[in-house]
Amino acid sequence: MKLSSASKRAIERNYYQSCEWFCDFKESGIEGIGYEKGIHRRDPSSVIKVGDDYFVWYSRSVGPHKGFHTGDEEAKVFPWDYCDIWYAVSKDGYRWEEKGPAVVRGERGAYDDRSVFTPEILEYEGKYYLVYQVVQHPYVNRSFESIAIAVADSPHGPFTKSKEPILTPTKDGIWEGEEDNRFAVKKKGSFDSHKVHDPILFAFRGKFYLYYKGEPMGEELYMGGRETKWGVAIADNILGPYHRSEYNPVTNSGHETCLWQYNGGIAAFLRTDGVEKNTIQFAEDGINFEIKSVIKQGPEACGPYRHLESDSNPLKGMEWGLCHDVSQDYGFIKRFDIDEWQKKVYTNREMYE
Ligand code: AAL
Repeated sequence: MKLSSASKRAIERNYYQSCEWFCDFKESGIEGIGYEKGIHRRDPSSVIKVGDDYFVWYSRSVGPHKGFHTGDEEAKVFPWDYCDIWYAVSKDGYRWEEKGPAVVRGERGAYDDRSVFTPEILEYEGKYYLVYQVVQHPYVNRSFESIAIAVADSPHGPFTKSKEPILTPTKDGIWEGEEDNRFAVKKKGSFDSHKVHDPILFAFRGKFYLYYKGEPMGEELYMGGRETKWGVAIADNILGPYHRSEYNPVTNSGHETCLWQYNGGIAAFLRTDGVEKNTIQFAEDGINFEIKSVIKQGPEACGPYRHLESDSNPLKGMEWGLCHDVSQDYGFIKRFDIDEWQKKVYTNREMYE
């Protein structure tokens, strides 16, 4: 029998038997942390359930931003400048109650004195760990951005911050000139020479895997969008030290990290940037990601609900969660769900057989 490459691939990848890695998403409004003029809420963490309550953490800042080079070092440059990390709880995942700050910026002079933002949560052995981005004053174009961790005995806090960041950019590029221009470089350095962003932490294979997005000094634009890739840093102890994998970067695309555990490995949804944007990928070892499906543009900056039992199908860990919408003057948080029809496709295969 003659088989084209496409047919061979479809058989090899089981396209005709199962489409369990494929889905569409739908988005809906939520109460409590939805749009509010004057307040940015964005970059929600994964959602976890503690007792009867769902919990989410997110970046929150007040008022408009002015951009760089205003001549005023104190001026807010981005929606995620002058953020604190806040949290909210919900019984049903739709009506949220904003509870207040979980981690706030440090005192002037501290490594996190300008902004703390883009958090993720890990519940591990009865403690709650937040990992998040930090920036130090003044916030300029060439500012390096790092990742810190904070720990609490309860999801309500109080959270104790790490004394120092747990991951900093490699800073192994060389700037060109003195002007505050992040695109002007003599040498770009590693994929994460300028910024380490969007941390997300897992207990995996007896160690701790901290995934993050890297941006290089002298970042360029490619056909697929911005030059962002994901790396992973691994530690024996949850508070560090974290060491970058020698295989970094572990993706060649993707913006805000979105990952979940499945079947002894790590699944990832890549969006926004890079040639492999809008794909779902899987790495049994957490390092070597393979494309499993291509999807229509999905929700932005997803924080999926972390099902405790997520091995029943690959997308269980992405069934619903929160995401952000930055299409208006103030960013806000929304809910996403795998679309009902697609849910039927991957749970009720019989109807197509
Ligand atoms: C996001 C994330 C990080 C960036 C900024 C705020 O969506 O990738 O958090 O720093 O944009």
